[in-house]
Amino acid sequence: MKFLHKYIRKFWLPFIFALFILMVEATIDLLLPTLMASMIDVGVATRNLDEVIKMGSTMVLLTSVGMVAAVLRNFLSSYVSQSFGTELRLDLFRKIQSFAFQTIDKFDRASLMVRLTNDVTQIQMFANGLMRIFVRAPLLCIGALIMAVRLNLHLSIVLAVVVPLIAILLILNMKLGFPRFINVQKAMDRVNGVMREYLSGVRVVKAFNQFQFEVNRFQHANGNLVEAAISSNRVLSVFGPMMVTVMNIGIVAVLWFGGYGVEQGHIKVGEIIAFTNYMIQILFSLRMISMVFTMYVRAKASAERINEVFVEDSLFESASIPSLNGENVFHVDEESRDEKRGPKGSIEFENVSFTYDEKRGEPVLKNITFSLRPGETVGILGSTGSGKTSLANLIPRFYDVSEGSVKVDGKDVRDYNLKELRNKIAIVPQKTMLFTGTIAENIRWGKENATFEEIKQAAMLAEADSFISASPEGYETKLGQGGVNLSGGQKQRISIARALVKQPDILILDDSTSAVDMATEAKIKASLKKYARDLTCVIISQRISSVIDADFILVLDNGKLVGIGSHEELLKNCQVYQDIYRSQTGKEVLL
Ligand code: M5T
Ligand code: MG
Repeated sequence: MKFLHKYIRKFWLPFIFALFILMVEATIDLLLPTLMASMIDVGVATRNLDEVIKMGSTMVLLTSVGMVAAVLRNFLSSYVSQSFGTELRLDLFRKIQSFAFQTIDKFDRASLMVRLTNDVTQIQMFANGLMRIFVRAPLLCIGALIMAVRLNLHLSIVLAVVVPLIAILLILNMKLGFPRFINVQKAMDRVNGVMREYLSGVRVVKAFNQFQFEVNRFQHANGNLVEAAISSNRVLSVFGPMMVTVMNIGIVAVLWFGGYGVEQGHIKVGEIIAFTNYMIQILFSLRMISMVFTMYVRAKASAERINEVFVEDSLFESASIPSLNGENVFHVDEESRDEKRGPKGSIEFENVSFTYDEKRGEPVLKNITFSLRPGETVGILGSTGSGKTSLANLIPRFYDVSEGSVKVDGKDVRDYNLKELRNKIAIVPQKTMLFTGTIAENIRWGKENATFEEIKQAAMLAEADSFISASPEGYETKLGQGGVNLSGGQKQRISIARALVKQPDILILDDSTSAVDMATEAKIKASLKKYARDLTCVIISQRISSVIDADFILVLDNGKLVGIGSHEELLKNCQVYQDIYRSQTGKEVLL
């Protein structure tokens, strides 16, 4: 997986160093039982205190070296795995930011979340595990075998039986365990998914009294998880004790043969103790190895999922996304701002057709052609689902056209640097998005370095100042996630203020006053008119009253442009417009 190369290049040195320390630790682990054997057999058995002290202090010394090494290695491994995880997460985040909307639509949003959090953690844990046990376990296993054989060839016959048996059990354990582990992972994902969906729609669930339905859904997902977990734990709970039992029988055999040998006088007590110690080390390291394998399987699945994100094409270079150490932090390019003063902001649609999903036949927009001069205001009217939002999405290039071209200031949007293009345009989306933070911070999103005066000015234009100033904390009022503590109309007005503070050339209002009453809407439009003499405006609405005084109106019906002209012209010669007019005013069109 190519994305890992970068991190390998970056962290190989501390990684290798950690592996080196691991080798030192393993060597110490291997020496200790032998030292102990000699302490017992030479020192204790012959009551030679000097030998006991000599061996004892060597052991203490070695253990202390081992301790220092372990501390150092732990520092290293947590440093490497944490920095690796942090960087990977940031890189992944940047990559996702660089995606075109098409790509984001393709991934399920929840699955992107899991990739950013859980999947990164899995790989991080594996990296950490590698640096703690990777070399140590095989080294310890082979080393302990060699030391044991060297210690006593006769007793090693027991090992020749026990070790292959345990190895077989381990392999069986992995064979049966891995698929079950993967099932647990999948079931966990589903529980998360159900929970996330429930929480985001909790109001609707309550309003429709769908508790039982949701509980059943959750129970189902949860039940699957339990089954998967039990099944995987069963494997663990059978094989774990089995391995320990085999090893214990082996130890009993060693003690039995050994005891016999001691009686005969050709084996020493210390040897037996050291030997059993090595056996335990072998068992321990084999189980470690199986653990690393489990981690490996999980990390591999996660790495594959992350890789899927990295191999997607980026729509634009993400250089403008703030990096960890603060370089590249967003700033508004003052120069380009000044240079774009003057009447700019023309929009041209030439024979534009568009579909969200190439495979799903029927395009959402068909052969749309119109042009808008700088400073003009266009209204876009059409029933719900007629393609208004889709049309607006093409201007800041949220999506690419399927056919034809969209030009801003005479240049195809595909030829722009995206940052430059989007600097010209402010959009008030149909679905208001506010973020956790104060009202002032939310408005400042439009322009990083906006002064308080600019913010207040924008809020005044959007008719938001009155209600903001009326609240006790004013502009410092904290908003919950998504602005939960505001009404729909208040949210819309803050969202408009955020767009205005950007001082764009083109302003797109997508049904942005739908939740505001008629009187307030009229006020917003009046102040916009005053303020925005050379601002190009695209006003999307379902209400004729919102677009009636635009320079001209586009009428969309099922993705087709069925009328273009002023209110009066359309009343005369556009059937769809007449129908909408009749339904909204109750008046017949008098010709
Ligand atoms: C037009 C489809 C939608 C509809 C058609 C935004 C969006 C729309 N669609 C998608 O497949 N994916 C999307 O992300 O496009 O939809 P619209 O442009 O949103 O219509 P509208 O803005 O005129 O409607 P409304 O209700 O906002 O007034 O078929 O399935
Ligand atoms: Mg819409």
